[in-house]
Amino acid sequence: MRMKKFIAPNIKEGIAQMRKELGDDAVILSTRNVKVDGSDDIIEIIAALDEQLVSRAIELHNEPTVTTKTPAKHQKQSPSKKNLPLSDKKSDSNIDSDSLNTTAALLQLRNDIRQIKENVSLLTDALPYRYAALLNDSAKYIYTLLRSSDFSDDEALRITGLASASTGNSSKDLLAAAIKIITSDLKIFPALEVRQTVTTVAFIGTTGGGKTTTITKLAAICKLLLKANILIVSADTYKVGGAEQLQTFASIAGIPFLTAYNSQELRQIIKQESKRDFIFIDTVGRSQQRRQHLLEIGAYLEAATPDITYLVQSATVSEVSFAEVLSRFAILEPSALILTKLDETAGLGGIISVLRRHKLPLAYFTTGQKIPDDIETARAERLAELVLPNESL
Ligand SMILES: Nc1nc2c(ncn2[C@@H]2O[C@H](COP(=O)(O)OP(=O)(O)O)[C@@H](O)[C@H]2O)c(=O)[nH]1
Ligand SMILES: [Mg+2]
Repeated sequence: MRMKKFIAPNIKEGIAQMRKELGDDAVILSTRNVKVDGSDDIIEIIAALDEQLVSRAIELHNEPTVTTKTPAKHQKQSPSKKNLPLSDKKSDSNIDSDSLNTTAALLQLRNDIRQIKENVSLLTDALPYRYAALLNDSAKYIYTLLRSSDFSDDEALRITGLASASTGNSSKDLLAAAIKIITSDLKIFPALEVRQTVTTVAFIGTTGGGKTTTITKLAAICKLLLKANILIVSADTYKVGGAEQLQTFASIAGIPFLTAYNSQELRQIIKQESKRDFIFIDTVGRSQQRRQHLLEIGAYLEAATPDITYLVQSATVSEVSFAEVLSRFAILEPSALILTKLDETAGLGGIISVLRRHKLPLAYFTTGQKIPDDIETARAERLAELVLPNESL
């Protein structure tokens, strides 16, 4: 195999050079544009003339046609073909050069695809920050922070634009303005407090979102800080160990605990336990089917007629999944959101954007597995500062 590198101002001239030196059977192994400072790009072609490939192509062409997977029926219909001489000299050389050209075309294609891939990856790396070049330095800085916190381009530009329009141009002013815009988009739900009458609180949400853990945290806090009289009811009779986990916690914390195996039992319990300050209800549907699952939880809610229904949802999901969960559970009319696993999330931009659209108020944040430490009342500033840290200036 003979290989050679050709440098030319464009691909056409490069191929002409290649043909002149290596002949028509030469194949291109790679091409690339080479940047030369102060002048136009030049092209570098690596080409080869593979004598073995040439002879292999001839061999392939000369192999009997029976080795190809032509259906038997088809072969029968043209028996005369079989008896024909495989080819004459003239057509041989034509086909050899055809197959070499095909090989060359394939190599060229492979090379083109590689280059396209490289260019696409350059573009996708730059895409999230595509508008940054249009902004002044401070705005660019805010925009870039928002984009790296998972805000979409539209949202990042909206917030940056509003911030720029509302204040001076220093980074500090813009950061404060952007935080204010984000916080003004978020609604906050008041924390639990003891009232004259019982407050029934239901916890709904997807499995694994943190309902049971959050109930134990809130129950502990309400008992310790509010000196409240609490009852925990588990309607989680499906998940293996779901009720036991809560029951164990309740017995350690000295909090009364009951299990409701169906909605009638739950209705009965609620009726009988009206002297409590809080009744916390852990809900889980049995069905794997989403609609059925919602209907089951709906039946529990109908029986319990809760004063507050918290949707408990992890912040570690994508914007799309988060929006999907909020839409799906909207039918159960949650009063507020408890956003869990803030300690595990990388970007909150998507979550904040969805909350802006859905207008579901935030009640609590949870930030880890420690009971009861890792829970806090929701503050919009806390979320805003997680995406635009003050110390980033
Ligand atoms: N890192 C972290 N893990 C959490 C948090 N809240 C709950 N978890 C964990 O998430 C998992 C599911 O929680 P669980 O309360 O059983 O969810 P449920 O299915 O909705 O009742 C458990 O391993 C919890 O320890 C949190 O705020 N941060
Ligand atoms: Mg649970």
